[in-house]
Amino acid sequence: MRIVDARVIVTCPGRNFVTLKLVTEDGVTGVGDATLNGRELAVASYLSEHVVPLLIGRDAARIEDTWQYLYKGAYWRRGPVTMSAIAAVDTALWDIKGKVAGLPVYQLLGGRSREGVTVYGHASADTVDGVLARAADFVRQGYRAVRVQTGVPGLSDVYGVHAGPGVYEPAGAAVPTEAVWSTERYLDHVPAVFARVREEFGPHLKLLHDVHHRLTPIEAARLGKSLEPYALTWMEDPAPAELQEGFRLIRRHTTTPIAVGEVFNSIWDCQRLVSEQLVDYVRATVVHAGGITHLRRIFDFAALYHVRSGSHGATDLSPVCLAAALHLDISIPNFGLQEYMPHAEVTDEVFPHTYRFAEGYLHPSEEPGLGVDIDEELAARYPYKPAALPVNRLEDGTLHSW
Ligand code: EZ4
Ligand code: CO
Repeated sequence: MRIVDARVIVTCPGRNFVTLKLVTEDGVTGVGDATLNGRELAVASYLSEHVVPLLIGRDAARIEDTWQYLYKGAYWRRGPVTMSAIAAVDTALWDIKGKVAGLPVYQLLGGRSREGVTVYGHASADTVDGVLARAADFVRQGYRAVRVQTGVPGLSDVYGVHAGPGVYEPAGAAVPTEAVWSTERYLDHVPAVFARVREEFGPHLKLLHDVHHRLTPIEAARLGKSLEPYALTWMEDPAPAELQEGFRLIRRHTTTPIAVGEVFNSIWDCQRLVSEQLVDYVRATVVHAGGITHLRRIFDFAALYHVRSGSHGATDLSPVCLAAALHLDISIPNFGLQEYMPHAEVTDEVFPHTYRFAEGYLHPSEEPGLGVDIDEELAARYPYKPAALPVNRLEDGTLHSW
């Protein structure tokens, strides 16, 4: 079953997405997400210039061989652009295999390991009262897990805080906006927020918090210790993870669980974090970590060390990525949590899908393949708009991690 066409579709229904659509000689189609927030056209060009010509005429049934061909065959390994491009091909091939077999992809991955995929919602507001109200909304909708982010007194623009109604979207102006950060103000504020939230919701609601790479390991250790009374499910990206052994310092001081990985693109990004049990959850995604094939390899490796999945699921990952993530989430033995932010209505129109939310769980599609598609005609009505992620500086102007 040869691949006869491969289309790279760039569209902006509410935000930018890059999608690969493969077509076989029998007319079976498969889709893969290739969106890399703020760097979309780099992946689109990598696909169009370097990958599409290699796909035409290849056997669509050979998923693993195609993965190895694109990874080893490029000579240049890893990196978010390359791995997102490989991911898109891999995801589309799994979609095709499911359609050919007449089975949802999770059945090809071994079938169900659970009844539903537990997701967490984002409760964010400038004030603690605001966040309590948002979290109560999620609880009313049946969510069992909530990520809590608030404003910090003295800082005007803090990561993860929803500015107004509508979908949270950090990417905006073509040239990055700049925010000011103070670790001192942040560390002083956060424990009191969680004291209020835990008091309000009792011990059973799973609470999470995203530090977004802003602390050093010893600062993160202090935060983790100060949050221990509130029994978080995880603190996310407490420090940048390029220095994997740096997490030993955090681990030595706190039992607050740690989740890392939304910027990972390969198993090598977490090899030491996992094998030394320095983290509890790996948050890598289908789109940025080499597709279903490679992400499953990461999660299988993690399972050996009691590390669970916690896949990133922000709205800059398209419904194609979310659909694929759910097939993995439902099938792997070491699933932890899945992040979920509903997409804008216009995004859902461009990417029709049959996964669904009910009572705090997402359920993967039961259709053959991934159960998601892209409406190419509608997509063409939303041309690409340059949009960059913000930049973060300390109060003295020093560039800091955003
Ligand atoms: O900043 O997806 O946990 N979620 C996050 C996200 C990321 C964006 C970057 O594109 O940290 O909001
Ligand atoms: Co995050």
